[in-house]
Amino acid sequence: MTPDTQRITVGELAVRFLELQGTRAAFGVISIHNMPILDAFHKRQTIRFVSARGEAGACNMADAYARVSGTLGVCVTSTGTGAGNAAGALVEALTAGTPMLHLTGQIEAEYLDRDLGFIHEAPAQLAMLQSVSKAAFRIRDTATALATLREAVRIARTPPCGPVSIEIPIDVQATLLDLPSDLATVDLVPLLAPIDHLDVLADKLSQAHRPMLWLGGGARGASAAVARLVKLGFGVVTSVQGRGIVAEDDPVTLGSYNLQKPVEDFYQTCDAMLVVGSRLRSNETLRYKLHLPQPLYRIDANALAHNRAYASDYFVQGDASTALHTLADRLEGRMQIDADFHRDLRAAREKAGQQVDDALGPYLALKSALGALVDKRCWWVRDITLSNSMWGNRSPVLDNPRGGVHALGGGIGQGLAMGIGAAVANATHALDRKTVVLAGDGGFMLNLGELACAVQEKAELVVVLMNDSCYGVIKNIQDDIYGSRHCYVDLVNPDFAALCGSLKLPHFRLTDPAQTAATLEQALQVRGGPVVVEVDMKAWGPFAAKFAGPILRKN
Ligand SMILES: Cc1ncc(C[n+]2csc(CCOP(=O)(O)OP(=O)(O)O)c2C)c(N)n1
Repeated sequence: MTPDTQRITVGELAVRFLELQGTRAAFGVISIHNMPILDAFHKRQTIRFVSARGEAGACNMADAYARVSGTLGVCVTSTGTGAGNAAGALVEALTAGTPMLHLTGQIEAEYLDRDLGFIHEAPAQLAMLQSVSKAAFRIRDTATALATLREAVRIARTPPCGPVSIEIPIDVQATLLDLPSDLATVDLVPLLAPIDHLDVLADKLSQAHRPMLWLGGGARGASAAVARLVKLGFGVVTSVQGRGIVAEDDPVTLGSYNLQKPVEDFYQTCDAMLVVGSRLRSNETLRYKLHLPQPLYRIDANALAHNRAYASDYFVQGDASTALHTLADRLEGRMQIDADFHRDLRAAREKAGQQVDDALGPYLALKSALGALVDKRCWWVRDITLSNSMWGNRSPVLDNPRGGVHALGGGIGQGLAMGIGAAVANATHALDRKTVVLAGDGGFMLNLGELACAVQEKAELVVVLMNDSCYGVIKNIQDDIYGSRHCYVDLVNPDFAALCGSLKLPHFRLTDPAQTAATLEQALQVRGGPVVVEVDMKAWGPFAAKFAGPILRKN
């Protein structure tokens, strides 16, 4: 050590390193086993630290923060139960491909892995984290701390992205080291598709007169390249995770109306589909039985996507944006698009939209009023609830690939915390959109503690709370296949008005569909914190059609 070298803890090293990655907010719960890290957040005041009420919520917040801001999400938990509490939310981040760093504590290195009954030790914590994260590491000493942080972030941000966990024994967190001179941003090298493969793909696509692009979450960074292909005549459809790559009111796109019968019929008139960065997930393809256009080509960062779920007539591995730009270069002036193609696409979109609307009954008023108020102007965050499955996955209009945040893995209870993460991203990155959360009462109650966090953090979000006093989706499934034997689905709820009152946050109860627009307008004007709009579904009555889980096709 030279006399003027600054000495910092490993905890502070982690914080200083994160500052350089563009992260402006981190989320977690303080504990003996992470205090050197949190103390550094506090001392440096460069990254806003949000104290969640639980590690599950913290991890959901970091996930949504990353999805909305486009920067690395950061979540800090405690050892053992704390890290375990984050596991479900890590599964969601892994499913959604969110670049995240999860830092967690561990007991003192000296006692670790020795089965000494040491308080707070979680045997096989690393193995648990390895199975719910893209990768998991342990920092064993000061010498390897920076290299481990760098490698974790590189892996997290390399497509297919995902959360990476690092456990740091508490004594290692507190150990001093010289401030490294080589703290720097982690630069990523895009995985370039082989040019000769793109040439072959371009030749194949040039034969098509009615070509479609199916865009998944892996194409969210490819809007500019997609726009070039759209200009050449390609039609577009997206997965739910790919929403907003093309503005959903653009007449060239079906939006995420990707599996309705009129759309499937339309697919049969198309003569090529290029799937980009999508897993063609079960619930968006009638469990892989949806008849997609043929031939089916695929571009994916993951080599293992080839022939997964659907056979690929040609597969190219590579980064979506650069691959699509190269394809656009190759196809310039070569496409001969059928004159009726876009008219037919719009007709299919129209019919699919009508089909969705016809199922809503009184709730069409909510979909329409919300759309009129927030189309192209919000972060649209959804929990798993009937309303999301029936319309929220396709509406309101999103015009930003980061605009939609939903529980892709299907776990209830994550929407509220995700809403806080989105609102914090909006505030810390000056994004100027409103955060709107759609949740059912069952999902909302699961992580209710985070409502207090939202108030404390002054997170500006409007929660649209669909209160039917039950697990509606499950009840419908019981009607469908369990002889209407309703069990374990009826819920006792708090008086939400009183609950919100106790936290001093505005609450509106919507009992009459006719009041929807006026009430939402008022709620959207609230500044400085969260607001709850409770939709009294008993008063509104049932949907026109029943949703009983993802639509399947068995043959
Ligand atoms: C973490 C988790 N636990 C359980 C389930 C099973 N599940 C799916 S939907 C649902 C009901 C959700 O109820 P609510 O939030 O009130 O919405 P509703 O179905 O009434 O619209 C449940 C329990 C799940 N998907 N995720």
